[in-house]
Amino acid sequence: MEPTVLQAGFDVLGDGRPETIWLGIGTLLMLLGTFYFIVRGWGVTDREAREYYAITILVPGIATAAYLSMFFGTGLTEVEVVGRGALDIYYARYADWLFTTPLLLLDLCLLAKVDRVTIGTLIGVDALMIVTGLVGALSQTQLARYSWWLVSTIAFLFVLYYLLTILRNAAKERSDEVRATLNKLIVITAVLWTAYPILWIVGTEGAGIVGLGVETLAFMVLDVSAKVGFGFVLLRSRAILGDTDAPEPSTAGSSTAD
Ligand code: RET
Repeated sequence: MEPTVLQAGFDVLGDGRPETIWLGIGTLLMLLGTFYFIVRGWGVTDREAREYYAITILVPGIATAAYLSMFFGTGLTEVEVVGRGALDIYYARYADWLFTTPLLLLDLCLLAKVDRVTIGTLIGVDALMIVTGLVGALSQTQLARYSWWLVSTIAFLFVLYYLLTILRNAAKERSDEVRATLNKLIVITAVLWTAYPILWIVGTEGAGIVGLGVETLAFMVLDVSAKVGFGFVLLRSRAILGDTDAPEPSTAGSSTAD
């Protein structure tokens, strides 16, 4: 296959899939991110910081497995679409996102200190967004595919609304440090996540304007930024440390500090 701009890639495994180069690079970057966060978190004893580390390490860890399965072609299926023939669909992405997007949102919810109902609603709507996106990707007519995209995008708008209003307002009670970090992470999340539905609709799942090579590359860059880049900003911040103005533990020995 002649590599053109819209079919960017390199068939590393020699099985006729030029996008494997991007899936291979994605696997390595996710693995590096996972180990980097593990090493950074090794000696951390602060209880709150350990929560953020646990969540933030799991995110690229899960993505490493998903990317490896796509690299080897396990996380790939073919869908017959009326008028378009057989489409290659990497469904392992959705398995990755179903677990990692709630974890990323959980990081934001912990920073904002919102209540359980808010956390549950946000994560529920987020899961709905991913599952309806998957149904769209597996649908056999363009009308069905576009309809599911719309349903998923409406769920996404709810997620955005929650982040930009409810989480931001809840954070008003928190320290300057936490608020600054949360605001930065919400902006990063809102911008990067917005690119996903756009890429899906112009890519092979939607209108097919962008080929599978470019689409795979773009999703890889987005995934690495939204997971590893996000984790980098979060874990570097002092905002993840337990409240300095929290009341002193009343009984000696109940402290979790070293
Ligand atoms: C889909 C389907 C089409 C409509 C919408 C989508 C949204 C996907 C998003 C994914 C975010 C993934 C992240 C992954 C890794 O860190 C499912 C593409 C709205 C927002 C952040």
